[in-house]
Amino acid sequence: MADFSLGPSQEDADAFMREAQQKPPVNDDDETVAPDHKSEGPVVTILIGMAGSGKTTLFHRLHYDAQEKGRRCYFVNLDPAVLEVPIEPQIDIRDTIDYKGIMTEYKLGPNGAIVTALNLFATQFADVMTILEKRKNDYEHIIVDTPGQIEAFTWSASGQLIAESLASTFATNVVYVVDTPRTSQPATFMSNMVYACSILHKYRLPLTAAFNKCDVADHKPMFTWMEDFEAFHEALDRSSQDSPDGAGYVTSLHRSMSLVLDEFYRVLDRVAVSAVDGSGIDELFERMASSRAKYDETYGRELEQRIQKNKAKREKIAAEDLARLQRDMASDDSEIVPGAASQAAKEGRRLP
Ligand SMILES: Nc1nc2c(ncn2[C@@H]2O[C@H](COP(=O)(O)OP(=O)(O)OP(=O)(O)O)[C@@H](O)[C@H]2O)c(=O)[nH]1
Ligand SMILES: [Mg+2]
Repeated sequence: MADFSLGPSQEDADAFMREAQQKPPVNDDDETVAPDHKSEGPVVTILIGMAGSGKTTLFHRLHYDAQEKGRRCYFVNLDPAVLEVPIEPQIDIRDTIDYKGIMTEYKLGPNGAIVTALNLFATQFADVMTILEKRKNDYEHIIVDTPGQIEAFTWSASGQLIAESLASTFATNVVYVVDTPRTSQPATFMSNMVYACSILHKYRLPLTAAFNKCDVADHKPMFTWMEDFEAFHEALDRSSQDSPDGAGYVTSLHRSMSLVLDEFYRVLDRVAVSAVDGSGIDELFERMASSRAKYDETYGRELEQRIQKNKAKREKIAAEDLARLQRDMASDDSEIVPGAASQAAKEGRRLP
């Protein structure tokens, strides 16, 4: 007769099942209430923005400011195509990936090579995460520069994988860098905001719009447009009068979109900065640090919820397997009394 004295008893299985059933229901549609999430370690800031908006210059400025003011920051460059990074980032994709070599080896154009470089780097990102986790008590901020071709990072699987790896370990936020002088027209402003909105929806991470180059352009009209859609409509009317086509389909589209984006503007943090003269950088650092609370409330809570759901699913499956095993064991040999082994053990008896 098989010896089941070390195996789980029916009693154990029943208790396990009872416990699993008492847990909140788990299926993908259910909203289980997750416990509060409390992130620790540095805040990760991913700089994203249209080509030429000033991400790398801002990256440099943040580094300079960190050194000046003793902020403990760790810098990561994820742009394989940048010719010169004005600082020496602690982690640089160019140290392991040869962008030009990829272009010749795979006969790719510049954008394809950036995506391929990111794909290759994504395969090593677990090592990067190990390094970051080891150093997590040494830094308050991890700042990440991304490639100029915005879609290469935001819409590629590797960009997503990298962002998710960071966000599932650290409080992560996105700083969307806006080229203020190139956004001063209502139409370009609208396109840029639609893009920022799509990034918010894609990553679901706290997002701050950093209106850069404020040394050469005034950000205030744009901030007013975000607070008052009528002011934006007036600006649209003025610009459509100036345009040879007059008010047309595009103007009315922008008008309707501004109403849709009104909700987005309410949750969008904004700050005016200049990577060149350093204005607004203190405020940007404050926004980056305070994004932790938002991260904990939103992404962190969802993460906790997913972890809890998976754990509950695994426990339920284990309980069902255990119960099945017990049933099989009981039907194999009628002499075996399920639970007898553990009962005997509790009473200090040996099974005959
Ligand atoms: N006046 C002014 N110029 C800026 C500022 N920030 C960046 N620039 C200029 O904008 C240009 C583009 O800056 P980058 O930092 O290379 O922009 P980027 O977004 O990293 O560019 P890509 O990585 O190629 O997309 C450069 O000529 C910078 O000198 C700023 O705050 N003020
Ligand atoms: Mg750059």
